[in-house]
Amino acid sequence: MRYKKEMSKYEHLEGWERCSLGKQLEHWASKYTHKIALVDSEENITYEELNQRVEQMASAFICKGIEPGDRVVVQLPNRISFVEVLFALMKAGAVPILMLPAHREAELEGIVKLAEPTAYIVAEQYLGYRYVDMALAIKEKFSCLKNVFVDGNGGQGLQSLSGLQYGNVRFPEVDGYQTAVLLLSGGTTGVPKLIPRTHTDYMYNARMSAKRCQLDENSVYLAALPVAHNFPLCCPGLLGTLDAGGKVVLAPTTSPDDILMAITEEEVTITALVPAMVTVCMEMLEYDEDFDISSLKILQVGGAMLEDSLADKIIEKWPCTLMQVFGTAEGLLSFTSLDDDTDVIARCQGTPVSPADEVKIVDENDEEVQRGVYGELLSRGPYTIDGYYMAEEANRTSFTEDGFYRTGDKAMWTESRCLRMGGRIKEQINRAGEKIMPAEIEAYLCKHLGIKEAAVVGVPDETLGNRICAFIMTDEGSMLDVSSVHQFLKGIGVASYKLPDQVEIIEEWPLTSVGKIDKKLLGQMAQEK
Ligand code: OOB
Repeated sequence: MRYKKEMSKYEHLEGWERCSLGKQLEHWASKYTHKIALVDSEENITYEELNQRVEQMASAFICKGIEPGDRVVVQLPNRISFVEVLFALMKAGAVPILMLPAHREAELEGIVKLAEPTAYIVAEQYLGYRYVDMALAIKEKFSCLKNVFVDGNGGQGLQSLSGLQYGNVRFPEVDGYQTAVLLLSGGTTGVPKLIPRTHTDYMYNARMSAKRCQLDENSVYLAALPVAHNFPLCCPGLLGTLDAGGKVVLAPTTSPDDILMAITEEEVTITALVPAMVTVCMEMLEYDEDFDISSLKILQVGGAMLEDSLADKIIEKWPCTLMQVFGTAEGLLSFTSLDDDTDVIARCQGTPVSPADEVKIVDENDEEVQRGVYGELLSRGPYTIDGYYMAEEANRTSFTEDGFYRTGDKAMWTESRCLRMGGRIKEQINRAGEKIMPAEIEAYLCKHLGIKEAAVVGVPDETLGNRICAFIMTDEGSMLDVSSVHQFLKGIGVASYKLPDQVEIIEEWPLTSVGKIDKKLLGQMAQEK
């Protein structure tokens, strides 16, 4: 029998509440009534207005036949309608599946096959892509999809969200221990994995994150990443900020000018970025003096390895405290603290956000390793899932017998008992029997003054098994090739088996839907060269 998480075990925890997120919104509306809750590029709305709109939309969904337990695919960009739809579905007892705007037919079909949703809620178009065409095609193909609701102009027989009729209905009782949302797993390859988060554990996730960030009613959070992702949604993100009575600003795109403009205009106090986005924002700040980011108190950076050199640059150049964030949509979150020493903030990803998090770092035999030694990071606890949605097989390999989630990440405990991440275990390159961690080589490469960023991947190779390919983003005017890179690495004392076999200069990183460097694509590019 597989381990099953016992929710009652966590009832003593501060911030743990058996309550639905729909009910939480009602509480916030009565507590923070006329305060501004949300800002997007079109309008501002108060807590009370948000709650009213959610009630109307939820009643309209119920009138349209959406029932408790129904899964509903949601694919909307960062705008107020996303928040309304999210809460309205939860209030109707339905379970939103949060897709990112960047997803296309392949991801959508996989999810529809797996979860058999009864409805799909989508933007008419965004950044030049017409989602309605994709919606029409998918509705034709899958009979489980009874409704498609469009944010914008429906047309062609699809219903517009704004045209929905609402009526007088009774809202279902929703237990806090039921699934609130299904998040998409970050490591999705082919078959999608859906992550079931309950109302209670997700609120707890937001509250523990908000506590670490010391959020309060004066906090202004900018959702710069796509808000369907766990990081800007709940770590503390949208949910943590609303719970604290703050204001959430939704950036319309992830472009640096939209982000920096929103920080300037709304006097944002906290935002969350992935490392690649920090770099482009910093470049823009260097030559454009119209932006004023002095209101920022916290810059959360996470989602991918943050090079020591970039961490140092952020600490030097940004007018706020850097908070390193290691996070997973499956649960576990580990953040640095605002009062940590600078050398701690610069070199690790802090400590788990809940006192009840159980974290282990183990070797290949699942034996715990010593402090200072890398192993695989495993986690179990109040807000970490005990299994993916309908995925018997994946659950056998992704969890230990006793219910620990295998993150697939390398980590170690530092001297100060913080977590330091060391890259993906699967990323490990086996070059003629020698094991190489890309993260290590990337850090060496970033020490070169002419290299701004680097990403190292393993590429299948006839003779070596895998060869090492380094993609580097260089400073203007610096000319680098395989031999000069070798010379540099040898010069700083890097073992010769770690020297890249292939070096490619790159001007722009291919990014995944949430803005992480797409290493899979880099691998393919390296092979085609
Ligand atoms: C966040 O969540 P996911 O589910 O998109 O991706 C999780 C994976 C981790 O397993 C790890 O491989 C990587 O992203 N990751 C990091 C990292 N933070 C996440 N790797 C190195 N250093 C870090 N600081 O990415 C996510 C969820 C909530 C908050 C923040 C990020």
